[in-house]
Amino acid sequence: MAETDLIETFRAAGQGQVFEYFSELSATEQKDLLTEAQEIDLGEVSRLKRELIDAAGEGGLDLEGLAPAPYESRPEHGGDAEAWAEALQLGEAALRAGRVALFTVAGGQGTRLGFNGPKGTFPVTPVRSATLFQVFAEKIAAAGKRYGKALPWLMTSHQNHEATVAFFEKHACWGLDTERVRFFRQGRMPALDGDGKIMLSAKGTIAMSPDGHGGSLRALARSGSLDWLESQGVDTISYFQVDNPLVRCVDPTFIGWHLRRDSEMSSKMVPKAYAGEKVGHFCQQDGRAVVVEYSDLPAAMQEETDAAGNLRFIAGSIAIHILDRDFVRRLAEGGADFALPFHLAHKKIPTLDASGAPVNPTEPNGIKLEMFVFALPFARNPVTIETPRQDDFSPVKNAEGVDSPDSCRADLLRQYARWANANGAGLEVDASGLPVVKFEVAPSFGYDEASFADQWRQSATPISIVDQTILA
Ligand code: UD2
Repeated sequence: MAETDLIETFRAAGQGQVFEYFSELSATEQKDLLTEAQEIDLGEVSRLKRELIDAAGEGGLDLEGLAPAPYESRPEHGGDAEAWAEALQLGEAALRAGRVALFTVAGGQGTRLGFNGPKGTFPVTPVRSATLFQVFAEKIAAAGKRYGKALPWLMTSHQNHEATVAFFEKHACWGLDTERVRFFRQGRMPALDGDGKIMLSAKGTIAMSPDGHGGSLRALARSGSLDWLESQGVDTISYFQVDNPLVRCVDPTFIGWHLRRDSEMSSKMVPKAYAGEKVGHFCQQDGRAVVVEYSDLPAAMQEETDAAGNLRFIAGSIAIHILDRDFVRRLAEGGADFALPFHLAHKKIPTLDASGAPVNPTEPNGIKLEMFVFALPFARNPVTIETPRQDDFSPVKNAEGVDSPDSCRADLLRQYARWANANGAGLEVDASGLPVVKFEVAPSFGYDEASFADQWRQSATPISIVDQTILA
């Protein structure tokens, strides 16, 4: 679109303020602003203004008929052992057939951790200080070896795109076939003020931020990544977050449950550790599966208990899913009844005052719009399975305390110790399962309980674990 046409379109849409300082900008700044403006879908912005701002959509979620969702319990908790065994077989067959790819969402801003740089470059393991990206790469390589088929790996990023790609190049993708690792940028959304006007963060810059992990699903399609997967015979996508190094990102049983139910989107749940734990809740409403985020479910409901004293909304979403490729394609195409909703969050957004001077607000002054990956209501046969938290979930979110690098390292150590002791290592552990010696199991030695046990058994000499041992 010609420059004047674009500016005119913004004016006609009541968004002319975006170009208020255009004449003061240098030629390069003007070009950059126009490029940014082109990213914006004005129709979408005005629809969201109508639906979320004018309709005072903040009234929150409709809680009518909201009930806890059913899930498949693990066999040790009364689940159907035969079905779980069958799922394992099915998942392993899919992995051997090369039907599965991995997808990491790494496009967030990681502000809570206070780490400068792509979150995946954060050193996380207790002895090698391997980064999050390295841990995933090694798990993917090891699983590819186990099943005789390399697994494609997709990753979304945004602000940190160049730094992410450069990091992978520097480490030669930790031995993965570079042709099978694909990065793409997710979309962005402009921040809006209380009147639905697009905000500027500087005279020549729109206040833009990533459009949420839900946005990464449409970016999968827009970037050509779904076609790329199809060309490789992949129809099943294992989705996980960059902040969780414990994740069993290649989990044949989970894949198998998804396939066995002919599901379009499957999920893992953990029983919530406490009422206020910051995870989504698997629920049902009007016969459909939904996830209700911790910030949306009233505290009183989060605290409700059943007759046995257990939390009623016990099923916590840890953001681990299996997605059907063609389901993602349909979601990306959208349509009135088939589009992920946007969520609105009031935030402090650095901007300009009426005179054009920079303002750093101390109170929320604008709205950020994000899509969540909560696509379950649109999916055929959604299935949710229980997973042991200790083998799937310990995210690094905060600089200290809960879900911090320290708590995650301790969980990694507990996991290594459990695997080793299950094979007779005889390590001394404390009451929480934390081993007395600090050691590390590289995914090349074992990336889950089964691969670890196989490798341990195959060792020609007895393995002894002392402080700083690295099993690789
Ligand atoms: C997410 C889940 C929550 C729970 C928790 C577990 C949602 C809305 N919340 O909460 O229910 O499962 O994780 O850890 O799903 N990201 C992008 N692009 C974006 C925004 C985020 O790729 O535009 C990535 C981000 O890099 C990270 C992940 O999404 O890997 C989670 O984002 P978050 O840390 O904002 O989500 P959180 O912890 O509030």
